[in-house]
Amino acid sequence: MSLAHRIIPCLDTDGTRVVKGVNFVGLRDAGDPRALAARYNKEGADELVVLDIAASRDRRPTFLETIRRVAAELSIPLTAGGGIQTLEDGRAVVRAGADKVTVNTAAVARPELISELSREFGAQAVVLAIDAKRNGRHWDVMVRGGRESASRDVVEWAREGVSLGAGEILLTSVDRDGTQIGFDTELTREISEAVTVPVIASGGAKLPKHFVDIFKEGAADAALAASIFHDGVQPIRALKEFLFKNGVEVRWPC
Ligand code: 0VR
Repeated sequence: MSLAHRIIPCLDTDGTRVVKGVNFVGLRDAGDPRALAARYNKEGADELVVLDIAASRDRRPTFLETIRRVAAELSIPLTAGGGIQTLEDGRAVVRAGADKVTVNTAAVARPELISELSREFGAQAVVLAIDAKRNGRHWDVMVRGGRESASRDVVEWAREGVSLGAGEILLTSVDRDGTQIGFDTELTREISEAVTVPVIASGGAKLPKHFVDIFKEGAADAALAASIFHDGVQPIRALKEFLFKNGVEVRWPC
């Protein structure tokens, strides 16, 4: 028996705007965070992720304000991350209205951060974000916005992160990000089979068939997308109806 598969839009933000690129570069303006959050909430999204991809100390107040504005529009869970380096950073995004905190680069540098957050908020509120780039038959862990290899294998890091208290994995394929050629189902299946916690697939989504593939072949528990939702290419309600009619357990009608 599995939980219903979740459809999760992602707001990648730079300052007060949502941005979107391809393979993590060439960022273009993709809209206002609050307007997009209200639309996705209305359209039947199961959760929302907001990521500060330009994370920097002096821009932190702007990001916290964005979380407050986005959270005010939602009746679904909100995950926030981007530049979270300490337990106090995690407390700040939760105080601003996030239900879950996601960590990436800082957790690779100091894995104990995962345990600190998990002890404070519970494992269900700690999402380990892993950006993966294919390297032959394996995948490397990428950090600092997909720009730097951590010289670590993704499967081993996912297992370590769960053992330290991560309650969910947000697995983004850097190769597929923004390409709209489909999720990396091989990568996602490897991680889904390696850990006992839910895996959110991310990167490359476009067609409803991509979502069927990632749930059936990739064994993902949830799917995150940005480009196709921001560009209005794929209404969420129609996507969930397609999945329901193709035998995928989703929360529908929504
Ligand atoms: P789509 O392929 O457009 O659905 O993108 C899904 C996912 O890859 C993005 O929402 C986002 O997680 C990519 N992440 C980062 C980034 C993009 C640009 C710069 C930095 C980052 O650090 O995660």
